[in-house]
Amino acid sequence: MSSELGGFLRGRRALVTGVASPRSIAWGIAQALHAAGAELAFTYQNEKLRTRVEQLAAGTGSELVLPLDVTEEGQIEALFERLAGAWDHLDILVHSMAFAPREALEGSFTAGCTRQAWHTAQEVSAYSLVALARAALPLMGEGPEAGDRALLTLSYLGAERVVPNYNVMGPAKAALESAVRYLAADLGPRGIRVNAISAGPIRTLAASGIGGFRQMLEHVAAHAPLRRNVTIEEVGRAAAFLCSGLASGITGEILYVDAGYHVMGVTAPAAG
Ligand code: NAD
Ligand code: 0WE
Repeated sequence: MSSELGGFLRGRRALVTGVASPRSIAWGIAQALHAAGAELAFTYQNEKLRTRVEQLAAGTGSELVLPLDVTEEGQIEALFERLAGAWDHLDILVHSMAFAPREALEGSFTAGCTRQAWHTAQEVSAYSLVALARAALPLMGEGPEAGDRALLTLSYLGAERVVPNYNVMGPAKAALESAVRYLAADLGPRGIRVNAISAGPIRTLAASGIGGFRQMLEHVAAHAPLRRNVTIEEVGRAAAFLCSGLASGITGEILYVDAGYHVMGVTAPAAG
């Protein structure tokens, strides 16, 4: 793996949020960053996940594993204070989290999109990117070797098109993608690039218990140009690219890693 990717992130320091299991997209990204030579730090959402993230981190040679629940007042600032104790700068920040109350991810959009569901989805899934970017600035926007730093987040097609049951998460991902563009414009002059990967559906914890998810995976595999679903390894490699000097001219971009599904207009079989 290491030889396949070469050492194009050797010596780069990356903070990866959103690892909850070995199926997490953030874990696919962490493995690809590690394979390309990056040095990693991780965050975990709560004590229940701590040991698991510590074990996964150890597999990448990382012992920097810090708590982060973005809804807890002060935790974002505390995270970067602790990180600054270990690292004098940060090259890469991966934002890989989303949450909406489960009841809002089924049935009628109009009925389920309550004020509380909206606020929660927006806070965890969109605002947290901006809050993390702001708190990371002292470590990312200044200091040694400043220049070509990268922020990366994860989005989904439901930001732009209607996906049944994605509901309140659609406007949250739309806000996230817009924030990518505003952050790119604001932080570009400091050498920080800001991009998103819009991934195709992948069976992770965040997908478990979503009604009809298996059928959606089958639908994508049947109709995507590549006739299959994507893997966390594929998202990981695209993430490593976007966070590296290979992508030094790319910012404000939403890159689809979805086996091409998003280009389809009509998914009915060809006539004739
Ligand atoms: P996952 O369950 O493995 O990861 C979601 C992460 O969000 C978890 O690590 C969880 O701890 C974290 N999180 C939730 N609330 C949080 C909070 N308050 N503070 C800090 N962290 C919090 O699932 P995943 O599919 O890997 O999701 C990662 C990202 O990928 C999300 O942004 C998701 O929208 C996006 N995405 C997923 C898919 C898919 O089909 N799985 C497709 C496209 C995009
Ligand atoms: O962004 C997501 C899922 C995010 C998510 C998942 C959960 C499940 C557990 C946010 N909040 C919660 N809340 C919970 O209680 N994805 C891109 C994966 C996903 O979720 C869907 C999808 C896809 C794809 C929901 C409906 C339809 C499609």
